[in-house]
Amino acid sequence: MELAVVVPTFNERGNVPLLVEQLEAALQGVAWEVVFVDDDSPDGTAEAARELARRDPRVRVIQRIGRRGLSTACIEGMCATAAPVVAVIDGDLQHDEALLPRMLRALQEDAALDVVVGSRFVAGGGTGEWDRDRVAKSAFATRLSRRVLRADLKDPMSGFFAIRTEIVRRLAPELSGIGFKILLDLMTASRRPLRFVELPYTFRTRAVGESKLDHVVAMEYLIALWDRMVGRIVPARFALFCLIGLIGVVPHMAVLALMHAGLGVGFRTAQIAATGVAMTANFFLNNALTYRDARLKGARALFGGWVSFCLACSVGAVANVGVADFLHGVRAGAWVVPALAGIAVSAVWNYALSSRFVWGRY
Ligand SMILES: Nc1nc2c(ncn2[C@@H]2O[C@H](COP(=O)(O)OP(=O)(O)O)[C@@H](O)[C@H]2O)c(=O)[nH]1
Ligand SMILES: [Mg+2]
Repeated sequence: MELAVVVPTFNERGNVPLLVEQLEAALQGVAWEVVFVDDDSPDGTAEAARELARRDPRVRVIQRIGRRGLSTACIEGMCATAAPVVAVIDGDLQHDEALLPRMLRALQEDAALDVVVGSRFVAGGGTGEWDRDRVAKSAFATRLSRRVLRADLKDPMSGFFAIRTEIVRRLAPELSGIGFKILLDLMTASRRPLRFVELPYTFRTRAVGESKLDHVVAMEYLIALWDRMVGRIVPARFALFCLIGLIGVVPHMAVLALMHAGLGVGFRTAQIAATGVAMTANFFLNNALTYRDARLKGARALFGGWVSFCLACSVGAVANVGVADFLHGVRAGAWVVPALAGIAVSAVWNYALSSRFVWGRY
């Protein structure tokens, strides 16, 4: 086995047989296998791949249940092969599989080389039929990542590359797995700068299926950058949880203003209603963003999650008052520090409890 091709897929049923055909044509004379890593696509992508795998043992499938995420899919696929070199390629035929043999050869011929990147931004490469908007966004993200990376990689956002499998295995414990830019994750995780070359290719337009990354791209990207820069001190997930908690102040104050100031409802009743609305808003925002990879779906799961979230937050509120009250008693007259300490304690508490009991993460 010389080469494993890892293909992350989500709803790519129509593309799977086409890609295997293209790999077959491109990799004549190479000993290869392809590993599809599918996040339980509703369109039956995994089954389509298994159908091929029954006839062709070079085709393998990992079907992940209850998980989403392009980066973690790539990591798991790369760690699941015995091949010495592994390439990652999109399942939607937008990358140029004809480059694979040259990527493999480059790594085989030069033992000092670690990574070969399929690049849209070196001479001979291109972004195909992208509109101006997408080109501009991509250029901005590319500049930002090059700053984080501190290497002269022209296309650090590339999702198409080949790397020595042992390097991936060595770096795997350090990878953040957040977002979609696995190459950037690998290159920034390595203490020793990885040696790379870039080979040009032109990004193709998608013929079958639709892009999943358009909507979440910007947020995932910022989270990944945060994680690389300060993630060791403040985990990205906790930061997002706190940010959403802060955002909860807006619906809280709006309901309070409407009910108490506007409609003349008693303060305590209005405050209780406002807290309920804020908790509900926080629950849905956290479900959509902070825990997007373990998102609760369906009326029952959502209702159960909402109840446990409210319970967790109520305990947090008691802890908040307890801590603040205690500190207030320690130094008579002090109220700012005790209040902030109470908020900090309840934030950590709510986060720990809800991630364990609402979204089932350990
Ligand atoms: N396993 C897995 N694959 C994904 C996920 N999101 C996207 N993909 C796959 O990653 C590749 C690139 O995604 P795509 O939506 O085409 O991104 P775009 O080319 O930037 O628009 C495709 O093969 C997708 O099927 C995911 O959450 N899990
Ligand atoms: Mg695509």
